[in-house]
Amino acid sequence: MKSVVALAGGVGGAKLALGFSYILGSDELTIVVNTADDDRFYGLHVSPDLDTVMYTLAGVSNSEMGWGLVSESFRTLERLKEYGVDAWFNLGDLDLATHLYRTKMLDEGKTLSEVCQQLAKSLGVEHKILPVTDSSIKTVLETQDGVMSFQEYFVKNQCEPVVKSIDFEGSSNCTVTPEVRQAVMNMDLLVFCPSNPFVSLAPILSVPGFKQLIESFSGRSIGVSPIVGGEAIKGPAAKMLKELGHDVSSLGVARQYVGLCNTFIIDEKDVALKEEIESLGMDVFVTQTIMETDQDKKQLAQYILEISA
Ligand code: FO1
Repeated sequence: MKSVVALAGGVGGAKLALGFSYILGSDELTIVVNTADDDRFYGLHVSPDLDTVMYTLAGVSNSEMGWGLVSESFRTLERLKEYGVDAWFNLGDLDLATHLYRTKMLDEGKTLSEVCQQLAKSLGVEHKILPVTDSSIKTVLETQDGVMSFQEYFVKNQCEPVVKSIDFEGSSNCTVTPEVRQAVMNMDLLVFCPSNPFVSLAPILSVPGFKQLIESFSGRSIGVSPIVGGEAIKGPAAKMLKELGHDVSSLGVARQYVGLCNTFIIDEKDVALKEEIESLGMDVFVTQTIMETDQDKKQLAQYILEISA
């Protein structure tokens, strides 16, 4: 039996996690998810990346929007706007149930891990989806337009502000959950999903003790590039690489994972970068990494399992 841990942010992470879930049993896959995008809106605790992964594995995600639920409506939000609320963060009518239930359980004293397990179980998800920490951690971006929270940057300002630096508020007081620690201690394969290295995977790695756990792991630790042909498959990863002074390429991403990944997967379009990435001390594999169909997701997951066998 394999024991795979996949580190994931939102859409890219969820797609590859879904691919793994088609192949691996519920006791063979653990998805450790970023929680630094979490925020409170309209009095409710929203966990975007956890929900994107959970909805994707449950088969109810809205693939057009890339977040939230399929067949969604926004009548409650419209009413909030009529009340004069500055409702720039869109919570759908069905999605609201998730946030209401999550907030209620958190208010009753449950941990985010317990809440997540309850929600996932209710949606019929059997694979383990774990928040990296139960403590509060918040991505804060210093931009040319001032300091802002992740969702202010991502949704309100549409990723337009030029990013100068990124901080994970609260991370020094966080601890990885016992469930995450156990999964990492027992894993025989670690996968860095094709998520944004700066705002999806870096917050996970910023939780004290997490990097050390990975550094002492002697098995395959595989990074999958979210950049193909110099462009991000989705989101602001390419823009952030540029603004933070890195190469806008899979090489620029690989450099973020030196000492953490011993293996890196790049897309066929980036085959010319293979040698330079190898010179960072990584084994480099080249394959088709863009996951449009469910077959693509399964195929990439299968490829990763094969090269790590
Ligand atoms: N993304 C948007 O671009 N606009 C939104 O209004 C929005 C609302 C939203 C509500 C719930 C949720 O779970 C995710 C939502 N997202 C929205 C996506 C979210 O900002 C991103 O998925 C992540 O934080 C980045 O991975």
